[in-house]
Amino acid sequence: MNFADLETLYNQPLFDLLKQARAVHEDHWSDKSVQLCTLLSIKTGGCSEDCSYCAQSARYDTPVGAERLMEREAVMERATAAKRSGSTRFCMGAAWRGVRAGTSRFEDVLGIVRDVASLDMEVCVTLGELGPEEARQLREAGVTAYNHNIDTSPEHYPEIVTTHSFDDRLRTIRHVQDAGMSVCCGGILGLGETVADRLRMLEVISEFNPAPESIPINSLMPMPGTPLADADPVRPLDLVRMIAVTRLAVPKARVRLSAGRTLLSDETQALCFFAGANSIFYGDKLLTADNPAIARDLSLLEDLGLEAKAPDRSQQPPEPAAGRPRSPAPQH
Ligand code: SAM
Ligand code: DTB
Ligand code: SF4
Repeated sequence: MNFADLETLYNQPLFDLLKQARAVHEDHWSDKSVQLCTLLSIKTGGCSEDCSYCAQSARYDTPVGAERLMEREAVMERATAAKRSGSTRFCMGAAWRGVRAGTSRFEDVLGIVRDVASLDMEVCVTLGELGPEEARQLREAGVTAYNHNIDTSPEHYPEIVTTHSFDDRLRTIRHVQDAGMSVCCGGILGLGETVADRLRMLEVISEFNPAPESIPINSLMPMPGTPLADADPVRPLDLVRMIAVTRLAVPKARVRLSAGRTLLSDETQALCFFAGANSIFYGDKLLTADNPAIARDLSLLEDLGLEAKAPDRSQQPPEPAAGRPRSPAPQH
């Protein structure tokens, strides 16, 4: 969807926007399911990159220290516990710029993926930059979706990260699509961007062909020691509007109400679900930051009459739309 259309949708009176988003949501998502995804940081801290929101960058003095890649057995324990708690998707994150085929750390990650895939959960990983070969091997090992966020608009990106480019991010996304994995791609609100930046980010994501399978909308969790430690909080109704416009722009994607839920009231979360969110991170921790407690989330879903979704391990990403070029296709 182009920027002008996104802007028109966004700037409507809130109830008009919500009404439209709800109608599109109900057309495409007839059930009341919410996808429950559990995150685990399998390699924490010490990252070479300078993403100014991230507690795991080695360039900032944050409370998060550098750790080694977790052992297979320890990851399996956490994945099994997540499954027992009702989660259907296990998302493993690593604080790396990227991975390279043939290295021992990549082989270790493939081993972890094979183990987790045997649990009949959806397996998502977010390991940074990938080439075509790494993408192929991850899919073969059993990854169902790869998370790689563009985080903000192409214009605002260089203000937030200087050690890699927006086009680097798009290239990785293209490799993931070409390997036949689902793409999970979204961003963060609260990085000092304008509403226009938020909509530009959504313009880029909504033009992916094939469309992303899921779109995480994170609110910045300000991390002590990072350049964005004192950033202004995201206004709850701005988040609701953004969720609604995301639902309208990519009707078939799971829209994930992501980082920052600890800072939201139940009522704001309810509005986000009404506006089209149908996925959350579930479990007491995100990667390094806190997430609402499991019992609290289960009681919120029950209060709202929503249900946990069943897993889909089919490894069938969305089909590309015919008559449109595959995208993203980075220029540089
Ligand atoms: N290193 C890999 C990468 O950058 O793609 C994977 C891990 S990275 C931590 C994954 C995503 O977490 C980022 O793209 C960003 O969207 C999100 N994230 C990181 N720190 C955050 C924060 N403080 N608040 C909200 N979201 C955050
Ligand atoms: C995504 O969009 N959000 C998740 C996941 N993908 C990897 C990460 C949120 C991280 C929040 C800050 C932290 O835990 O350090
Ligand atoms: Fe590293 Fe990812 Fe954090 Fe950037 S967001 S510093 S690449 S872990």
